Amino acid sequence: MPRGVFIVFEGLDRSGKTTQTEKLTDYLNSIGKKTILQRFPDRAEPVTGPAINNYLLNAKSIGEQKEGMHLLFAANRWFLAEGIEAALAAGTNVVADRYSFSGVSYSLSKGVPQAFAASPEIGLLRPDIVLFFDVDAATVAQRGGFGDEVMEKAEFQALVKQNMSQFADKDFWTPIDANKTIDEVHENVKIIAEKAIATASELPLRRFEP
Ligand code: NYM
Repeated sequence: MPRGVFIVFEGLDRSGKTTQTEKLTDYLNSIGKKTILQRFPDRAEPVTGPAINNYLLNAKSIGEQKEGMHLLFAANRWFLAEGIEAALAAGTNVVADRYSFSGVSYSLSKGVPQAFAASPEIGLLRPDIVLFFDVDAATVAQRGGFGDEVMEKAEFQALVKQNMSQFADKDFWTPIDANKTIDEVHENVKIIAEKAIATASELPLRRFEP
């Protein structure tokens, strides 16, 4: 049996990832390709979820407890890692709404050093493909709901975008124009995801290295 394929969506807040991860997951299941959706942070994860949710909704400043919060976001991924690996091994595709690339980029934007930001990700599964939702900070700042959570500030999002660009030369990094309509973006996502599923399931899964 071929393994499942691990597809990650990344990008700024309000860039459309959540809508599109849901649409892709529904589509893949509708054509008989078993797929589960995993959001990060997973606020329902019992150990780290409540603390992360409390930070996002109630922190007085973005940088509050930045090192500790960084480790909590990473721990949230580690607590979900076994489940993701088991699903992939059983032939189920995993679509993730954010992953390590948000972990590194958001914390770097708060001033956490690069080595500290990257090291808790070492050993986690590397996705087969990352769909990077490319949109400007000024655009997301105008979208509905922006500003509800502590990190939703236009200047901070611009820094996150800059820090995320460090991944642009990775072979798995695939930009998607997120300025288009929901249906247009979904069509692009479908094409890229189906191609990844056709090719990646034959390749071994890899992990993040130091
Ligand atoms: N975020 C997300 C981080 O700061 N570090 C991480 O490791 C992850 C996965 O959480 N502003 C930030 C990005 C978002 C916030 O995410 C909540 P979402 O997708 O809005 O639930």
